[in-house]
Amino acid sequence: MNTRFDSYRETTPGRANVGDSPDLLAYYGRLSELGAGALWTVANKIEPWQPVPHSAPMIWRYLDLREAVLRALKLVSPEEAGRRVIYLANPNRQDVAAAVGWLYSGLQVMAPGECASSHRHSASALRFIMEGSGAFTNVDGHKMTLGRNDFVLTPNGTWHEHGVAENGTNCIWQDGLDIPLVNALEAGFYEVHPDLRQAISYPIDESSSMWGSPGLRPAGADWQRRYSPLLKYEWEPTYEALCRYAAVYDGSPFDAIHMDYVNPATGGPVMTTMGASIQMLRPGERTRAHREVGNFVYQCAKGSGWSIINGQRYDWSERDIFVVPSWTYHEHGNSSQTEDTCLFSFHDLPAMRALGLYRQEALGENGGHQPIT
Ligand code: GTQ
Repeated sequence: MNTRFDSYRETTPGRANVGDSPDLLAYYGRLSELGAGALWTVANKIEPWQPVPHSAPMIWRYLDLREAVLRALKLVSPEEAGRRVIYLANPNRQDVAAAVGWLYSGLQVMAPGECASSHRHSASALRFIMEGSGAFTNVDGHKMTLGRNDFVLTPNGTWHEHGVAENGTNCIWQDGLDIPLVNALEAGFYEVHPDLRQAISYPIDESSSMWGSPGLRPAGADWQRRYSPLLKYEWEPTYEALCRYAAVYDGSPFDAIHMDYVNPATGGPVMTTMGASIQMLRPGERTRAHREVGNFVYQCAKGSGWSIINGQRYDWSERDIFVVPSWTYHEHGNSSQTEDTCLFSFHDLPAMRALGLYRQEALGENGGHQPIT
């Protein structure tokens, strides 16, 4: 079975298997002149048997990245750079600035008193706060204070600006955007706010106060937009939710104690293209391998562990970031026998599901494959 594009001929009945001949080569030349081609010369390449990820599994260690990210503080200002971000480059996807699949990720750093100009774009964005105090973001006039491990949305089409309060410390957060996807779809617009800054139109952290109480929603509230009205998911209640769930549930064999960040108005994903999840592995816990149609960017939010991705082991600890490309087997383990570990992830599953493309498959006990959905 051909899973790479290096040979276009296959002997399986039903697949293209046409040898070259002088007549055929001349014919292909003529088709090319006409702006056309023979499907059988490319069919096996453009219709692989299964997803063929071009992104490599990768890990970026925070110990290495952090120092490089902090150096940018002295080298460029947010005014010069627009945003002071170091992006994560997957070697085969440099041309589209993807960390994995069609997802972009970067580490943004800001010093106390700095603020990046307000802008909006067709790409959806999310942030996961890595370190520092005093960070804030303003999304369409909803200003939010941001702390360690908080998860925040800047949905497509919303004006947003980020900064750090005068009395804060240097802050670093991970950005996740669907820029490569939006560009692949040739659908991207970008605007700078006419005043470079936007007004604060609501009480600070108002979206959390309105929409952030579990199991409750404001009576009669009308929410028609296609993204979550809750824009910030704070770490403390998130971790508490994992602990409560872990107390009553054995955990998924593939993802342990696994919860999705959701739109409280719908129960669905937080944005149309990208979703985010948090999972906990209890002391000594390890999961079974499975693979999914979808691309994942993980950040270790707490503790330490390892993942086996496509047969290779990657050890990670707090703040390390790693990626799992589509249809790639992966399993996770907690390396501690006493502490839990938590993995934040964002992914393109909402896009995959909306398009009817999602699948998952477990790695079978005997090396075979067991479909599980
Ligand atoms: O703040 O919206 O890392 O537009 C890259 C592009 C962040 C943002 C990035 C962006 C943003």
